[in-house]
Amino acid sequence: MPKKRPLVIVTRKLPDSIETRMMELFDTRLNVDDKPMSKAELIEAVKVADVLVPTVTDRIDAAILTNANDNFRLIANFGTGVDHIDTAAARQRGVTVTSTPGVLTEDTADMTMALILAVPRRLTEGERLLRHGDWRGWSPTHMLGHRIWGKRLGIIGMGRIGSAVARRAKAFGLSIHYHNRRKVSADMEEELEATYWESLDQMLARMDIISVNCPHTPATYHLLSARRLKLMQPQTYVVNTARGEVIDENALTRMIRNGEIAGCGLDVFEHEPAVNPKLLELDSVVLLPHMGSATIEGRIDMGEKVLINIKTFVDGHAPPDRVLPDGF
Ligand code: 8YV
Repeated sequence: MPKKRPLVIVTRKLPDSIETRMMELFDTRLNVDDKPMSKAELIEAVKVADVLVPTVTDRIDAAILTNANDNFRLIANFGTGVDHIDTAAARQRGVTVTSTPGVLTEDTADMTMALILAVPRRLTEGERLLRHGDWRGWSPTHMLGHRIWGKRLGIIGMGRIGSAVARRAKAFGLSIHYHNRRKVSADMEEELEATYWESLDQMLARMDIISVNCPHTPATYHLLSARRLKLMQPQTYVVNTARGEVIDENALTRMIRNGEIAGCGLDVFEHEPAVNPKLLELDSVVLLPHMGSATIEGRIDMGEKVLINIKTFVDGHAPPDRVLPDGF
């Protein structure tokens, strides 16, 4: 008798080629309407699925996992960050979690660099002005921003994405500084001419631009707290393409409004998709709807990784992108 194919439930619409392959390989339930699933729908899904393919928009917490059926063994996340999944609760139930690292590094670093350029050079502010028909012609003192070249960039989190940002930034004449749990290799420091700051507080006080590139974990929640934001100088810009929860968004908004921080470029928010309405009133901010890795190529590569993780797992092998819960 042929072996029963595993039931894979995918929570959001994925690229067509990925969905086609998924259906060839597994008994697959897709979400062709792409409507985010409610908590009740996620519970119903884990009651019957063998494998769940969630995204950043699905909160897979312990309450959902307690409803999982005995054959539910794999959460194959479509995305690198897994802060929306209770990985400890999954481990306790013997459920493996995988992610899609590596394939969105360059795209996310490009978007980070785009924000590093866009905010000090007032890119979207200028475009808004022109589109609104408010451009009265060139003037020597119109729309002056700040020079990028020669400034100091402080990167928080020098992993794959942080170092890809550093490579780009170096080419734009920024000097590279970073704070990380540990120093990167001497070779990488030399290549990037990067300066390590063991003390985040001290780095924050001395930078022109800060880029957040660390994951959101219990240890990095509000890492840029009101206290730390106050350490920065009024000419400093903040860019975040990692997770909104790493910054106290209310404090950041308040301080930009008060002129204590120069501006920010945010691709991620603390309560996505909600955005603090006071942020929307500010000119010196560039706000994007979580598009850091949104390229067609990137989404297909992410889907391929999900397929490989599921296939190797159901074939009885260790999936390549297994995530270990914090502390392991
Ligand atoms: C993804 C991301 O688009 O992979 C991540 O961690 O933040 C995004 O770039 C999203 O998470 C997909 O689930």
